[in-house]
Parts: sequence; structure tokens; C-alpha cells
Amino acid sequence: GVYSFEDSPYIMEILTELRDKDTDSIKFRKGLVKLGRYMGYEITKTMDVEKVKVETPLEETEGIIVKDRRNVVIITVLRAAIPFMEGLIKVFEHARVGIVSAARGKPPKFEIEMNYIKIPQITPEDTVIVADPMIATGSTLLRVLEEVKKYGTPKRTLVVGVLAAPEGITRIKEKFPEVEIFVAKIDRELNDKGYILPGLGDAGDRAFG
Ligand code: U5P
Repeated sequence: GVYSFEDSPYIMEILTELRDKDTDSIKFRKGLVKLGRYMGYEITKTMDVEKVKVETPLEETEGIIVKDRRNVVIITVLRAAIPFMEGLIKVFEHARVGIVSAARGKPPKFEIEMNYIKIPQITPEDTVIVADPMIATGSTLLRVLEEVKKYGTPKRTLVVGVLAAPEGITRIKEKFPEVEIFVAKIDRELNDKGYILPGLGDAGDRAFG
């Protein structure tokens, strides 16, 4: 499935701030952290829960735990995903974290160079969340997903981003039909330089200068 959060006013307000060319890097980073937190919260609604008994100071009652929240591996794609991951971790505080670098080459091939890869072992109980704010051509994520596969087979693999272009989503779905994609919004198209339109520009540059 492909899910967007266009019906969530607060998420859309944060996105609006991120798009604004006058938003500076301090606000941009804070916006990414917030989006990570609130999108993470939305994602917990798709997770398995378990009924538990809980004792209040007065009596015993029924409660739940979100079981899957405890078995999360976040894969952070440098560098724009750093503040985004920080937000996700506020919801998935048990998460193990993998870090990968992926630099996109020049058009038209956009070949991906991965110079740094550090990924923890993935188990069948895990939900893997690949965090990359911008899903443009999808080349970065295809390379990253190929790599992540080598570390084990999880219960679910989610790609979580801020914006996606339809082209990128189609390419990921073709190669990895089992992967679920969560983005704040699906934008219109890519320009010939591989930027998402209307987009928000280069997320790494906007966050880190
Ligand atoms: N990217 C942006 N803004 C865009 C398009 C791409 O920042 O409008 C960057 C992101 O940092 C992302 C990568 O990691 O390019 C994704 O490109 P792609 O491999 O999906 O084309």
C-alpha cells in the first residue's frame, strides 16, 4: 500500500512550512523532527497491538501495548533523514538504527554510490522503517532496499518520507511490491534534474546548508 497524510491538517501545516523557501535551516530541521514524530505516531495505527492487564492504584483493568513498536529498525539515509529519524525515534524509542550513505549521480542515470553502510541484524519480528525525506526517482531507495535485504527478512518493510514523486513510487512498487510507502504527500512530478515539483528543494541542503 501507499499512504499519504493529506487529511491530517497539522502534518500538512508542517509540510507547508518546509516547502516555504523563506524557512531557514533551524526551522527546517525542527519541521523534519516534528514530521518524523507525527508520521511515526500515525504509523503506530497500522501496528499489531496486544491486550494486557494493568493495575491502577485502585483496581485491575485492561490495557494494550503496541507490540511492533518494540521491534523497529530505522534505516537512516544520510543526510536529510537525520532530523527525520530523530522524530521517528520519539515514537519508536526502542529502535535499532542503521545508517547508510547514498549519493545520487548525475542525470540521466542517477547512479547511486553507497560509501557507508552500517545496518543491524534484522529478525522476523522486526518492522524496518527506511527513512528518506524525498522519494524522487526512487533510485536511492531501490539501492538501499537491495542492501537492507542482506541483513534479514523482517515482518514489514516501510519506506517513510515527506514527499514522493509518482515516478519514484511506481519504481519502488515494481521492484519491491511488499514494501509499504508512507509519505506526507505525493507531489506532481519530477523536473529534468530529478527534483520533485512543487517539492521543497534539496532537503539535505535546506537542513544543513
Ligand atoms: N532529493 C531532494 N529533493 C528533491 C529530489 C531529491 O532533496 O526534490 C534528494 C533527497 O535527499 C533524496 C534523494 O535522498 O535526492 C532521492 O533521490 P532519488 O534517488 O529518489 O531520485
